Amino acid sequence: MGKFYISTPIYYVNDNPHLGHAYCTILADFFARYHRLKGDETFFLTGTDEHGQKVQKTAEKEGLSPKELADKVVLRYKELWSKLDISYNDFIRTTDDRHTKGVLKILDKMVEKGDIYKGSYEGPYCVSCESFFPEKDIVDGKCPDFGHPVTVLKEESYFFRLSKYEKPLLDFYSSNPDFVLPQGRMNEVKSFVEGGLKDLSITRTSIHWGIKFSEDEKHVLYVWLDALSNYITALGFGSEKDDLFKKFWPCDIHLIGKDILRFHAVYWPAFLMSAGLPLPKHIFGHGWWMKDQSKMSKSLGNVVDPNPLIEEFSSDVLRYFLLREKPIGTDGSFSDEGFIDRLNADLANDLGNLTSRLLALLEQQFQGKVSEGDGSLKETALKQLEEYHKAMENFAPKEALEIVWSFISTLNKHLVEREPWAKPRTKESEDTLSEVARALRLISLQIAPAMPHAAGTIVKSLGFAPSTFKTFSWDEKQETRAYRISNLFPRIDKKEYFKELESKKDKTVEQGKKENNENHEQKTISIDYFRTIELKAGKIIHAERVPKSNKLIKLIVDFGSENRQIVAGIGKKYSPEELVGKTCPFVFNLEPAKLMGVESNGMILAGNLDGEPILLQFLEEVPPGSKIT
Ligand code: ME8
Repeated sequence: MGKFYISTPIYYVNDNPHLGHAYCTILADFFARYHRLKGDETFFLTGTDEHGQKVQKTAEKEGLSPKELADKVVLRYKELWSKLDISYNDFIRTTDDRHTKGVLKILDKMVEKGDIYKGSYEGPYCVSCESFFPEKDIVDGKCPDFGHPVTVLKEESYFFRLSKYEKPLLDFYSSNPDFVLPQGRMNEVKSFVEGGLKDLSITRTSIHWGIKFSEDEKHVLYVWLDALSNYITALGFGSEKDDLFKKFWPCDIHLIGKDILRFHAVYWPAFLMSAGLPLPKHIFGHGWWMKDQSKMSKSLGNVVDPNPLIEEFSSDVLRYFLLREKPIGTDGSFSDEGFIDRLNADLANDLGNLTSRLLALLEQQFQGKVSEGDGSLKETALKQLEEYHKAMENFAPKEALEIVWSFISTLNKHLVEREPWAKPRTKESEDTLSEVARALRLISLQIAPAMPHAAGTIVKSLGFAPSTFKTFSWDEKQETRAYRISNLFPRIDKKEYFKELESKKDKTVEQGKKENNENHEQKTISIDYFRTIELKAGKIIHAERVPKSNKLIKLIVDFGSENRQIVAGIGKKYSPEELVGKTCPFVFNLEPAKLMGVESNGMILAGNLDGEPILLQFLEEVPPGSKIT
């Protein structure tokens, strides 16, 4: 029996959770459950990253304080984790007192080491990524990672001597070649460090929402130093009650998305070296879920909400799909069709059929009795179990589940070959069915980290005592009594499902049209016709009155790929000053026109109140140029 500590990233609270966040948390839960089943003392940490400019800005937009926003979004995370049966041991919030205390303690140690000094920083800074980028990486004023606009920031700042750790980090990577996983990512990290490390600015005076640097309180800590420390502050580092820290640190695996590898594999180990603390054993950078060829992310507006999928198909099904569908290290594309296909093939057909067929035969022929069996499947079962353990130790969920499914298919074949239905109530039939039942008990154990509900139901229906649900071994002693259960994973008729989905959509459109007709007696237009009108979000970056007009305002609008001049008749209601910085919807493909001699290349959309135009705003931040559909 060993110890196992696994963490997820702590998620930003400026967004509601989406399928990508669910994926990483399900992965971590999968490994945590596996280690608990193996008998390891396990600690599984998740939580939320609540400080920094990104959260502060979103809160301002929503008219909330940053803490109010955090409290609201944290609830959404916790609700989703509960629906997904996430068995975390602790949920850390960076606004927790225990976290602040721990972070300041780490910083004290870095100061003691002489690694912190005061200077000033100037450089391109991306607010969305909360990160400075080297000048050479900025293309057209946009950050290299996501193409967000960057601004040049100059301010007094405290620095961390990251450059001092260039050599120690490279030495560490050489002696721990599997520190970063999958292996290919280790090379990315190495080359980044070999390219040279500059000292890191770790405080800001321009940001107020964060942990204050105790040595100079007008400085707020860099959000990544604050955030990364969660992995030890949650264990009580820096407090009197630090037994968990003593027991579980260093962490076995920080599971993260590949987007934040540099922070975890370069900065975090350097901070820890400076603070004189041991380094984590592995950093695993998993691949992304994509939608429409892009990484699923709120700012691109292509996120999949896991909630309807859980409600329609259950948490077990969604968990299984995400773990099984793509290799952990690479990217995969989410589609409803792929989801239904996987459910039907693996769950309804392979596992579901095996279970229901077996339980039915046991009941029909032996009143459910599962006897000792003849041991004919034991060797195959134990062999695949060994392979499964290897895959699990290598952090390879897809491969581990493939091994189990290959065994399921062996069992289905075994039944077909032995035809127990053709030899009712014979010793041969009894042996065959009992043997398959014992194999299925083992399978349940192996799938329990992915599908805890289904696994528990199968073991119970086979009549095995809950106590046997803890040992990864071939249980041959117990005689049990199985009973039939209803279909575990009903097959989804794909055609029907998509027809229903379409008809739901059509109904909404029809309803909308009907209401439109009834209310306004207007002609309807087809969706294809509507699609000819290009609507886009644009950010107003400049506004001034058109001379001699009290109504017209000339706007310069950022659409991501270009800035456009658009004239709007909103000057009676709005002043130019209050328009700058607002993101509004525009008609993008309107033919150019001149209004009082000023060219206009598009039109702002507005509502109407007593004859005055009222501008429209988005509920969440959308990037300039994003399509409105
Ligand atoms: O980066 N596919 O938080 P975050 C797969 N607060 N996984 C995805 C994904 C996608 N499309 N999108 C997000 C932060 N993720 C920081 C972390 S840790 C000290 C601080 C997952 O809310 C993935 O695991 O942006 C990624 O690393 C994480 O969500 C980022 O969450």
